[in-house]
Amino acid sequence: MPETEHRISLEEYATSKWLGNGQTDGLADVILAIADGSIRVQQQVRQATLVDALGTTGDTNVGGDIVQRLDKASSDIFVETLSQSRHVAAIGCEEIEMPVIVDSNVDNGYIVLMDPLDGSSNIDVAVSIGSIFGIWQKKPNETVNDHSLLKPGNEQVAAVYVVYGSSTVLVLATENNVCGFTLDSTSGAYAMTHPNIKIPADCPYYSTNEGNNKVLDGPTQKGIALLRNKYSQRYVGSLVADFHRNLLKGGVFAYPADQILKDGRLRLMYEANPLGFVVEQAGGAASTGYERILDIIPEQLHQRTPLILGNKDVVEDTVSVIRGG
Ligand code: AFP
Repeated sequence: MPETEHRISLEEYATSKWLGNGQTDGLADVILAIADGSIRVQQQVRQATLVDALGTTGDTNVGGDIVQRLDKASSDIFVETLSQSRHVAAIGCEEIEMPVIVDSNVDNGYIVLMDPLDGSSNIDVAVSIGSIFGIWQKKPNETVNDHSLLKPGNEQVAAVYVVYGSSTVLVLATENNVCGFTLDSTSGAYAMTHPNIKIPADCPYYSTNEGNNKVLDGPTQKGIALLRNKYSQRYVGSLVADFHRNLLKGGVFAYPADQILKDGRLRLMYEANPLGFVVEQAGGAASTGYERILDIIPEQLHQRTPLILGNKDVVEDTVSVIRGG
């Protein structure tokens, strides 16, 4: 049997890239804390039906969404692993109304914004779900407070998402570099399987909830019609799963604002900014339809935004139609 080539592990990759070079020492710790948390979350997701961990907590989060028990469990797990990472100053989370200040004066600290379990409406039907993280660096001499979490997406130093699907895949983006690691169920560790991800030039797919078309304004309906007329539709209803397919195979995801969701449905700080950062490092683009997602100056931790992201040329074409071009 041929000797399988050694696949670099996420730990080897992160420590070789960031440990011991002063400025970004702590980044390795933060990314490995996310990885550890995701391994525990994927175990809970895969066991949920067997141990009766499905269903709701009966609470609603700050966005008015019904909180699933696994949403809460995932939030608790990531807050725990990130707080233990020695380099996290603060955490912002979809399931927690206020920022979690961990250590406001930590040296070499990072601020993490997260959607601990995205696509929770798909949890109990075994459809792919995921977790999304945006990572900003705390400025030297900065004492972190609630306002420190409202930094624009273009100041992110890294972004991570994890897909809990047919396999568990963690995708890590830093400046001009996006790579994917698959959880090896034998070793229990992430191994690199997708080095240097670039969104393909070809764009076979578009992903949008066509059920909302009736409540879109005219220009936006024209933008979606452009996608519908040129590409095949694929829509899972979990942003992280739709985004992952489109990143690897080419495609554009669109969740515009409409007459009901006037600011769109998705959250700027822990959905649009992290995935906008990933897609831009992979050669794509992310827009509201009117401006670059990463240039938005945030006002609230849980603010929503319209989102169109994927292949750069197709996003630009769609945006120009929406703007009446
Ligand atoms: P939940 O995490 O609350 O299920 O929301 C999922 C989501 O934010 C995103 O993952 C999907 O792309 C989008 O909402 C699905 O929204 P629709 O159900 O309106 O299509």
